[in-house]
This record gives sequence, C-alpha cells and structure tokens, in this order.
Amino acid sequence: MNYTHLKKQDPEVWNIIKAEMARQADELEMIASENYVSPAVLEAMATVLTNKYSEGYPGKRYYGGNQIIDNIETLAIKRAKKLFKAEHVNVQPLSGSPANAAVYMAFLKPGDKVLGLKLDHGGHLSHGHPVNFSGMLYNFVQYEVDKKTGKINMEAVKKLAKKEKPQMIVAGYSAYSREIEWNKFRKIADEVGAFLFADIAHTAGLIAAGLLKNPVPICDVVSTTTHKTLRGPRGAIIMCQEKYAKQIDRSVFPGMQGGPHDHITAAKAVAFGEALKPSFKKYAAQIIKNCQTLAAELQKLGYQIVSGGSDNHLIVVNLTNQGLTGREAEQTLEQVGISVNRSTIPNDPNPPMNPSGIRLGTPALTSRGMGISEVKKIVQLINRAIKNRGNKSQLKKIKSQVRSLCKKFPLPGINK
Ligand code: DSN
Repeated sequence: MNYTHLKKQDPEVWNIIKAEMARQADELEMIASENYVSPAVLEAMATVLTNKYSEGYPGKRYYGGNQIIDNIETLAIKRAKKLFKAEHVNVQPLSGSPANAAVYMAFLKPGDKVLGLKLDHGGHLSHGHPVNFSGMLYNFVQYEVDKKTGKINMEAVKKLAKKEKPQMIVAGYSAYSREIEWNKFRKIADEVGAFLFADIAHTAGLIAAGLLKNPVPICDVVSTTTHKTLRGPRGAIIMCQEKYAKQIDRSVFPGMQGGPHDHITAAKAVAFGEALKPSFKKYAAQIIKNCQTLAAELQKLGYQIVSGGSDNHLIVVNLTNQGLTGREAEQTLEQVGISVNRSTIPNDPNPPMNPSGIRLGTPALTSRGMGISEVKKIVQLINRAIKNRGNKSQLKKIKSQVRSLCKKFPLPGINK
C-alpha cells in the first residue's frame, strides 16, 4: 500500500505509523499471540466497507443498502465453515473477550457455575478471573495444571466437575503448550450435564491446518480470535452446532454488539481463504517445528520449560533458576529488539505484574520465513541478552545482530 493520502494529509499520524512499521521490520516478534497479516488482508481492511452500518444478519438487516455487505458476510461464513467443519458460524464478534461474553450470554444466566483454567496456569482473563466480567457475572470455579507435569490432569478435572456440577466447562487456553484432550472434556461435560465451550484463540491456525485436533465437531460452542495463528485481522468468530445458531446470533447482536465491522469481515474472509490453501498447512507445520526447536535449544542451555516442551506454537519459560523475573527478561529482550511478554508460571509465587516467567511463540517468526536455523540463532541471542543484562555495550551488539537477522526476512505488507 502506498498510503499517499495519509502521508500528505496527516504527516503527524503517518510518522507514528511509519515508526511502528520500522519497529516491526527491525525487531523479532516472539509474542505468541501476535502475527503479521498478508498484504491482501491489510488491503481488505482499508476499504470502503468501513462506511456501512449493517446491524442484523445477511438477508435480515436493520438498515438498507446491505445487499453487497450480505455477500461478504456470507462468503466469510462459508469459508469459516469449511475451514473448521462448523455447522454454524457467526463472523461478527469484534474480538476475543466480546466473543466469549456472547457465548456465556447465550448459554448461561448470571450466577451460573462454570469451570475454567486459572489465569496463572495458562487460562485467560475471560475464563473467570475475578477482575474480569466473566468472574464478576458468573460463578467460576478454576481448575489447575498438575503440579508435577505442568499439564492438565483430566482425572482432576473430572473429579472437580463431579463435585461442582457446573453448567459449562471452558477449555482452550492462552499460555498452555500441550494438546488438549477434547474427547475427555466432552465425556466429562456429558457426565455432569454441562455445555462444553472451547476457546481456541491461540491454536485456531494450527487446528485449521489439521495439525491439532479440531474441537468444533466435539464441543457445543467454540470461539476464536482471527488474528493469532490464524493470521487474519483483529477480530473473532463463534462456531456452534446448528441447534444453538439462533441463541448465539441473538447474543452477538442485539445482545452484545451493534453494527459489525464489515471491512474486518472482508479481511476475515480473505484470511480464511488463505488458511484453506495448502501453503497454510506448511506454514502451520513450520510454526510447530520452530517452537519445538525453541524449547529444545533453551532446555540445552538450562532453561526450564513449563510442561517440559510444546505441541503447539508457544512455550512458557520458568526463569526462577536464571535469577531474574519475567519483567526483567521482557525489558532486557526489548532492549535488543526481541518482543516477548512476561508470564506467570503455575502457582507463581510472584505477582502478575512481575511474574516468574516469559511466554514465547513462533507464529510471527515463521510468517517472516524463519526456520530452524534462525530459531537456533535467536535462542543464542536471547540467552546472551539475559546473561549480559545490564551490560549496555553487549546489549547494543546483540541488538545490531537482531537487526541484521531481521533485514534478511522482510515483513509481509510493509512497504518502507
Ligand atoms: N492477549 C492475548 C494473548 O496474548 O494471549 C489473549 O487475549
């Protein structure tokens, strides 16, 4: 994109955007939930579809002039259904938390009991944390990962579900690196008469590529953001069995949201189209290989990985034996141009603002075309930065090495 009008009309805004483009191009993005969209996805977002109001659904809108918007929403739905083998898809949710709010509203009454994974064990704020709407409106009981293995112990989940008899069980996480046993969750949910809700925001791209088990045919309802491993625009979708279609649609609109963002719906359709291509499967497979290399190389250097490894795109590194906190690691790595985020570890003795770990992911590196040899180099850079924290001249040297690596892998969608 040339941004001709923006550059001329509003250099103040343009200069900020340009600086962010340079940051993204010159730095390594290892935040597990971030990615780079394709130029086609970027272009779809920057279209006149943003001008339209279209409350309602295709063929049933509350505003005139929606014939063409209906086509884009219908196409996005069709592609998402194919990608995830879904009976029904709502493509309007604005992002992950609003999507989850709509799911709860569709299936629960305030005060109903729900089982969700605790935040410091890898769950998400919207899975019942007390400071979040989910924890305020619903009676969440939190399950945990196993103390010894760092993995979800399905026997413990079953025991808790039988004791608590929740109306809903939430599975699918933000900082959990292992495969999820969807069929076992289904069995438990059936035994206690609960709805099963999967939040696959993190792993949707890997599931779409057929590399992780697809929970859509197993669960009652599934939400995902579209901008993580799925590599689409910032937004979300909800998938459910046909028998729940009406209650989900009503819950999204008019329950939670007003007009959908039609330019984003168009970009979602483009991203789903990309994810349906064989090249996406290759991309997703490389994400996992890169992540497993990342885990193994860090382990060789003495770093502890929660659960001992990864089946997906992310790892959580427990830094306790390295003598620094997650915040110190995040800040040190930021100084050399590597973006990561501090993360709690299970049963973290430290507070969430300064927890004991960092979360690292490979979706964005892989979108740049980086493979195993680059990941090995990056692990060396991370380790050197951590070992030399506070040493300005060493950190400067590492930063220039990060930059030279980035130069060899230009970003999609950036036209500097
Ligand atoms: N903020 C996202 C993440 O980083 O996992 C989840 O919402």
